[in-house]
Amino acid sequence: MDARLEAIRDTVLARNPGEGEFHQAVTEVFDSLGPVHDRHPEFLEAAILERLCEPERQIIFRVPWTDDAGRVRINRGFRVEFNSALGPYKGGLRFHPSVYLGIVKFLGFEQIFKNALTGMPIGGGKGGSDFDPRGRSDAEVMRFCQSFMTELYRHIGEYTDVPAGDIGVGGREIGYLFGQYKRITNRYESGVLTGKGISWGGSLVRPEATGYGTVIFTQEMLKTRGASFDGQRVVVSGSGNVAINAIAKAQSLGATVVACSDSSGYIVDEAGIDVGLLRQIKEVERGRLKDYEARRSAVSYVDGGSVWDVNATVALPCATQNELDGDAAARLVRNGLLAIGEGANMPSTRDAVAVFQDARVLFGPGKAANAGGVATSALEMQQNASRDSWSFAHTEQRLTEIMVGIHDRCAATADEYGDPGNYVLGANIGGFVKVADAMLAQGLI
Ligand code: NDP
Ligand code: 2IT
Repeated sequence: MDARLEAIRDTVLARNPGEGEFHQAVTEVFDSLGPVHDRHPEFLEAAILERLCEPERQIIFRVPWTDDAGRVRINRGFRVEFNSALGPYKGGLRFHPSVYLGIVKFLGFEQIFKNALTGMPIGGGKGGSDFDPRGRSDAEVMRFCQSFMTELYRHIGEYTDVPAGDIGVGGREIGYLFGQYKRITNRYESGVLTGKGISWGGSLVRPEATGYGTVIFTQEMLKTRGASFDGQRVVVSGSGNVAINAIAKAQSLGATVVACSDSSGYIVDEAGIDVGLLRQIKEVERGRLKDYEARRSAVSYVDGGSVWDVNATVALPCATQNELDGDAAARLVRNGLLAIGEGANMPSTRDAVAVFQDARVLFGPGKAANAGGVATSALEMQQNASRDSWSFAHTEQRLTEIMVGIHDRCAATADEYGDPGNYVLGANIGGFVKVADAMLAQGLI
């Protein structure tokens, strides 16, 4: 890392103790930005990096609710409004027991650059709670969401901060959150949340967008080597919103997706995963992946273990951060991996990224490859602002153009900075320069 940037990075780490994931995300971005500061000393003079690493506002609040047995439960809620240089804060809410400030800040920090890459007018933010929705009834989830929004509502708005989903937050949760916002504010403010239901202000393609976008981005990378998804053997991690839609899109392009996972284990289905059955189990029944094994022939379920033990030519990590380490990366490379597209945020450890880059495997970092979700959220905001709703085909076409555009800008930026094919460099520099220019123009705020 450039020595000037390393000093700033060390200060950021010292100011934010115990936030390992945030440290990792900052370090990974700073690693790419030395050459930009040679060309733009004005960014250093204006302390752009120091300002970028300090969120504009951080909110932490108590979320009290009662479970079905009438017992009082307390969770912690977060919203980190990181940067509004390009637009209102925009980013998802994550409900998972592992959520703490360091995770929310890593996600919010990544979101700044991701949102800049989309070319849409959205700043960066993220939020969530350590609430665990797993095993909770609909009524419990509703009461939790209502309590969460009873504090959050005063901090958000269509021109201020626009949350959406992430792990543990899908259409059901967005519905309860929107209902409570409307009730408290007495405003039908469609643009305050994205990922809404289609009959009440949502956008077609938003549920599919992250997974589809990841596959579209990866397809563009494959094209640079004269390849495509057709005939690829694909392994996907996770079996949630992003994973399921990545599987569907990859198979529609002629790939065979042979494995996917949840936090308990993974399935191998050499015939290609039956997406209809997977959706039924995960989305309709809210069941576990192991239920898939009994309902389809010639499937094996491996309890525990790593889905990255399964050979693949294309890998799509779509579960969570740091789920793919250096050893798993080395194994995938040894077994003939051609490309990896990150549907999740920061799923590859720094060691894993180094292994992929050394082996010249096509590597699409999350902030570029999974930007289709938030980009389609911005399309939902556009539709809300104009009180319009677009067809599936039109919205998917817009998503495709945005993903191809992100791919091409990352590739062109990597070329410009003398490291062709380095999508990490291209994404970090491309996103950063856009935000830095806007921050300079807007003065010291
Ligand atoms: P879901 O809650 O729909 O699914 C999450 C999946 O990942 C589940 O299969 C879950 O398994 C698994 N998982 C979650 N946490 C862990 C963990 N600690 N260890 C192992 N497996 C885990 O979330 P999404 O599909 O929406 O999100 C997946 C990833 O994509 C996240 O990194 C998210 O930040 C990222 N992302 C999501 C976007 C969106 O639009 N939803 C947009 C861009 C990125 P289990 O059920 O067992 O917990
Ligand atoms: O990580 C992400 O980009 C998301 N979870 C989607 C955010 C959004 O506002 O749609």
